[in-house]
Amino acid sequence: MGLPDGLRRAGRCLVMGVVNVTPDSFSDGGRWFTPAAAVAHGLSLLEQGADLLDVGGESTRPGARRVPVDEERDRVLPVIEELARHGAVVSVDTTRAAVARDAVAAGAAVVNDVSGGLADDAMYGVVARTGVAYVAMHWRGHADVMDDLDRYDDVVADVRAELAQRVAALRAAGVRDEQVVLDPGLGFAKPGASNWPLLGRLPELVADGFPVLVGASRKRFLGHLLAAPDGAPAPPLRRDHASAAVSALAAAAGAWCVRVHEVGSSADAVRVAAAWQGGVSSSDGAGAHLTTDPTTRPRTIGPPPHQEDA
Ligand code: PMM
Repeated sequence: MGLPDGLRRAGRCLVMGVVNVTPDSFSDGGRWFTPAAAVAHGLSLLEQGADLLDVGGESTRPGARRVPVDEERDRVLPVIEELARHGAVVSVDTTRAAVARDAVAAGAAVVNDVSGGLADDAMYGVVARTGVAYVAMHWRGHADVMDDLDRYDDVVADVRAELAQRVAALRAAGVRDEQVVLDPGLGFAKPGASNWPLLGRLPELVADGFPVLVGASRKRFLGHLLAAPDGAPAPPLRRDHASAAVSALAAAAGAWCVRVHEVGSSADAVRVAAAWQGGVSSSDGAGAHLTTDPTTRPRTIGPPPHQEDA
């Protein structure tokens, strides 16, 4: 299984629309908290050009407290079920194996784990058994402590090395490379300046050969970049233009997908990037020349131990 075929070979960077079913996410908390509102929001993101929808029931904003597992499950499952019923490709944003397992049963095709498997020992087993695509994000600790973990010698080298450890652990657990997407984890144990080298040197992560997901949308480092003259950071809803600029640049740098709250501008941005690179001849880009196909790039993070399965 792994990535659904349409996502593997889109011919341009994909756009993942965020559906936070939470009362307290930093960027849009509470706006789509009922299942009906969340589903309607997801469907509207699809109309705006989202290729897949990321449904989350636990806020990861800095300092956030954990949500009980049953509450997280109750928030996301009805929304996933309904969006999948409408034909959406759905990703579940969770660090919990039990929620991931039930979400896949409800129709999720991707597990997006901001902890890269470090928060729950059972996660890789669920991913291996279900065969779904898995986003392993760079992570060093939960939201209540992560800002204290922003210590790097060379942030790009350190993040790549820590993601390579995740890849090794995934392979050891029987997860196939074709299932894996990597994510530098912007904003996670990176409250400020550490994010920019990860974007500026994104090609180094892309060169490791796995599809790369970039989640910069509305994050604090963009708020700092766009601060008012008195130093007050731009509020989350004023960060969408910058988020779209990141989408264009990340797409041009070879990102497989961008995760965004405001979908329309990034849907345009990734098409501009693809056209800029000469990869697209139609207004959509589907089926055009493959500029971002991750499956054709050699992986530099060692060979998998079970190559005969490939
Ligand atoms: N960021 C957030 C949540 N989930 N998932 C991935 N893969 N990458 C990210 O950067 C990421 C994520 C936090 O943003 P939100 O609270 O606005 O959803």
